[in-house]
Amino acid sequence: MWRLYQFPLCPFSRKLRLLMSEKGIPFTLEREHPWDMREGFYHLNPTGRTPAITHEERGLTLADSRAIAEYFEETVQKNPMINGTAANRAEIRRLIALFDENFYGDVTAPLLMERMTKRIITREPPDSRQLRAAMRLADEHLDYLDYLIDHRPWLAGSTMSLADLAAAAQISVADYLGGINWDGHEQARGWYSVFKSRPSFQPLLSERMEGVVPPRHYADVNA
Ligand SMILES: N[C@@H](CCC(=O)N[C@@H](CS)C(=O)NCC(=O)O)C(=O)O
Repeated sequence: MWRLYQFPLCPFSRKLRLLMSEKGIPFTLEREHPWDMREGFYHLNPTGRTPAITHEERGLTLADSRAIAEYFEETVQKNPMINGTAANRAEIRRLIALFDENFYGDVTAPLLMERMTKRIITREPPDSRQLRAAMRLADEHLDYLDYLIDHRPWLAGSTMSLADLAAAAQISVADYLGGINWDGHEQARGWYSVFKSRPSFQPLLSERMEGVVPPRHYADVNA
């Protein structure tokens, strides 16, 4: 059985949880807080970052969400998530990079700093300028998502792919932290509400990070 080292608001761990659920790969969750800098965790992943994953019986330890996702894509046939022609696969990987790097850097990371790290770790008030900047950038990213969904049923093409899971994982954390204003983003809202109803998403929606309360609409599948 796989053990996934993560914490509830880690978007990269969420992406893997969605992927493993969609592919029917059984796993258990191990709570890991990167900010604790636990020595044992550095033996699993020298960067000290979540997620990392182990399989004791197979003697395997893997780290970095993209490396782990590619591993499951190559080893588990069910529900391929990086599929199609070479051009289709390049498009999927482009969008994964967009959400893992740009959306995370512009939106998720600042929201995590202002609304999680400062609240439960350093016990400082959030900086409202940083929050406003993150929310403005979230709005720009949602404009692009609206545009994609205007042209395709799923973000990278005609079928659901890892690009959708990467985007939904980042957006779900930003939404939990109150950083998403859905007004005026009907296409993005429609796409995200399809995700919210999937069985793979239910454990994410029902989980809470201690001390950080999501807005009421967060877990509402009809919102
Ligand atoms: N490229 C990495 C990014 C992982 C990452 O940044 N994880 C965050 C938590 S969501 C972390 O551990 N941050 C602590 C740090 O950077 O020291 C991946 O895809 O797994």
